[in-house]
Amino acid sequence: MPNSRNRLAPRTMAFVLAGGRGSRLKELTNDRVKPAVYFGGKNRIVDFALSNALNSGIRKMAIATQYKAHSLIRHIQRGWTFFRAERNEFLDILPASQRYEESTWYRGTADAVAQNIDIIDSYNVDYILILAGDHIYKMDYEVMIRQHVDTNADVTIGCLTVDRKEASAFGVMGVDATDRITSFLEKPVDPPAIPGEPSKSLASMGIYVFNWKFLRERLLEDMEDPNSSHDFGNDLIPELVKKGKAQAHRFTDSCVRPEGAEAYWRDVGTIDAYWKANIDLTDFTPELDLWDREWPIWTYSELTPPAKFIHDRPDRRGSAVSSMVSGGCIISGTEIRESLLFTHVRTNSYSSLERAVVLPYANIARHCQLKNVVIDRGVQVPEGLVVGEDPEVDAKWFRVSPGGVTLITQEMLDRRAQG
Ligand code: ADQ
Repeated sequence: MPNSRNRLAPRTMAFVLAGGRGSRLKELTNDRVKPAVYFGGKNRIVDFALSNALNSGIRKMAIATQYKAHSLIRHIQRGWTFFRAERNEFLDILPASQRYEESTWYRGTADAVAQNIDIIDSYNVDYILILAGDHIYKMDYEVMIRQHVDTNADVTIGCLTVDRKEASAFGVMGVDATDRITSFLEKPVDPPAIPGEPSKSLASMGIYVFNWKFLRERLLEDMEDPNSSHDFGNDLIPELVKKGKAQAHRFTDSCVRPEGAEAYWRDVGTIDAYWKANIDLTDFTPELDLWDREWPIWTYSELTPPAKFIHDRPDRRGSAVSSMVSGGCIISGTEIRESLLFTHVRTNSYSSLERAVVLPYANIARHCQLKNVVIDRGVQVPEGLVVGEDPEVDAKWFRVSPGGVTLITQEMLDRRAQG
């Protein structure tokens, strides 16, 4: 670890991209953009990128929003209030505001940065760290910025080793012995393997470090290019790999937090991945350590009383085993196993929950049996609902994922009630 005087994080700004749709989360992103989706009992997905930046020592941040941004903006305004302008610290929210051409929003990820060039100039930083606001992981970005400076790179790209058969969802790169990137293909149909590891590919995490002056020039060129889709993965990065010095920074070893932990990174972009990453937290020793006080995941947290467990029937005592139950919940005579309940959830007698992810303010009436479910915020689950026994019946009213997880929203329940 460099000594504090040499740290690069204070000379860096984090620019968080949070404007994409994330439509694979289906109805969970009907009203909110993916970075605003709830995760882990107290957090929203975007808290991970922002907390990593904050914990890495970065104090200048901006977040670009566009699609269904209201819930994201409210979360940031309520929760991310640590920054003090007096100390030259800030987190700016940058909604697409058609600053350059009246007919366009942010045309792509690179355009979201380009349209804010003058604002970024005013931050007076040497480096810019581009982050996606929709991934779950813990990483010390100082280590990556240090490597960027030490290798004298034009761009440094955070990367992961993934199974080759899953690599088509990513930007995939080839590297030489010094981890200089020699090729970059955005979402290739036939992803190249890592030499010597035929079943693995090196995938971009969508995280980039640039010298700001360098990126600024590339963005100005890109804005004028009629053939560009103004996207980092599709346009800027492949071009830079050909013409400049692009280095891979591996998400292993020194940058993973806590130090020595397994590299944990999840996209949670599908209902199955989202459900699993949440349920995994109820494991005896989960891979993602939310209890680690050295690298806390900050958030806006409502003031709530502690979770309460009661029963109004002597024959039905409620319990929660291998589960996480957030503040403000009232669990009345319900049996809960391997489930994660967000704030202010209510459950009632003779009901059972197994491997359920229940978002804030949901209310589960009596005699329900819910297995392998995601229940959306504020849903009023009616008495006697049984889900998770017969996928065909569930699919009639609800959304059943390829992995067999049932997503329940209020709209679906209303439709069911009307027959
Ligand atoms: P994708 O996963 O397809 O690929 P993309 O849709 O480009 O990601 O979104 C990246 C981030 O930018 C997301 O946080 C999204 O919300 C945001 N975003 C998208 N469009 C935006 C816009 N117009 N304005 C503002 N924000 C926007 C990228 C890379 C791949 C890499 C994967 C890793 O292109 O190379 O492998 O991320 O997940």
